[in-house]
Amino acid sequence: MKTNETAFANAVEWLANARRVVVFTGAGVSAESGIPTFRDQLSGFWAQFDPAQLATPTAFRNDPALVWGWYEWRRALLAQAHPNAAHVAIAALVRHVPELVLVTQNVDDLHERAGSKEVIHLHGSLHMARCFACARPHALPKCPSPETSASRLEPPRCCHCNGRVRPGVVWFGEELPEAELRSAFKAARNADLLLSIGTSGVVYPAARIPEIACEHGAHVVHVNTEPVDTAVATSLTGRAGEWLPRLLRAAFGASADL
Ligand code: BV8
Ligand code: ZN
Repeated sequence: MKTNETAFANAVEWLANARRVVVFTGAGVSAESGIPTFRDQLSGFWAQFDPAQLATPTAFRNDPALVWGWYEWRRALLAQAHPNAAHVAIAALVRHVPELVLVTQNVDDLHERAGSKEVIHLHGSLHMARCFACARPHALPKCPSPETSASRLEPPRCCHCNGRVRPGVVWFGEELPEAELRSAFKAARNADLLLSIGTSGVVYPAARIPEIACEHGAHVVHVNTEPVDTAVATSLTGRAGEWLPRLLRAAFGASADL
């Protein structure tokens, strides 16, 4: 694995000369905005739960109020969060490279709130909801009710069939949206540079995206607070909110306008 200095110099050169860039993000890109990652110990009431056990259709069937309360707690957290320097740098990148495709595993809207216009959400959004029974979309109230901080909450009922409303996210064991996944795979095949930001790379098929880019000859740079040990990619160990602005300023100079 290359050291940070060598890795950084390579990443700067690749970014300054890249034509088709894919930015692939995970929960780590939102960590500095105060959004817990899947590997963080959840706080308070939720510390006793494993996210992967809550983010499933079975968990919702067994205890809809627990799962709905968890998502509403996350939505309330998101309502109080702000995009961080990594989201802002990623949004600025579109002004410096001929082609940029942003793919996220995250269900928050911090990329959009930082100014990114086209975001491929592979796992849905906290701001979407639909009926668990008939799949009819359900409009969520603007901001979750304050008492959703840490409690079970009965999900709303569908106005069409009275079924329970579920979050508009992709749960474990559920298929990803086909069009989004196809676009992400196509962008990865065509990329000359893929920046993988804040992801543990354990969840498939999303985790295939950096692999596909590498298999098709792209440079792949991982930015992660944990060293990402890979023989075929480059790793910048540290916070996304620190590395991304540095990377853009080094590659594009004062015009990075961050
Ligand atoms: C599928 C939305 C076909 C919900 C998410 C058995 C049965 C069924 C399926 C499977 C099975 N075995 C395996 C599978 C496939 C499964 C899977 O991959 N499981 C894993 C756990 C092994 N995948 C699926 O089920 C997918 N669907 O395969 O359908 C199918 C259908 C039926 C049967 C078989 C196959 C659906 C997966 C989507 C699940 N939904 N999210 C919600 O958000 O609640 S996944 C969720 O977890 C996230 O979206 C994300 O994808 C993943 C978490 O990963 P990360 O984003 O990387 O976050 P994580 O916390 O892990 O890591 C954060 C990283 O950031 C860390 O490395 C950390 O060091 C770093 N970091 C922290 N701070 C910073 C930082 N880096 C930089 N700066 C910082 N400041
Ligand atoms: Zn319904």
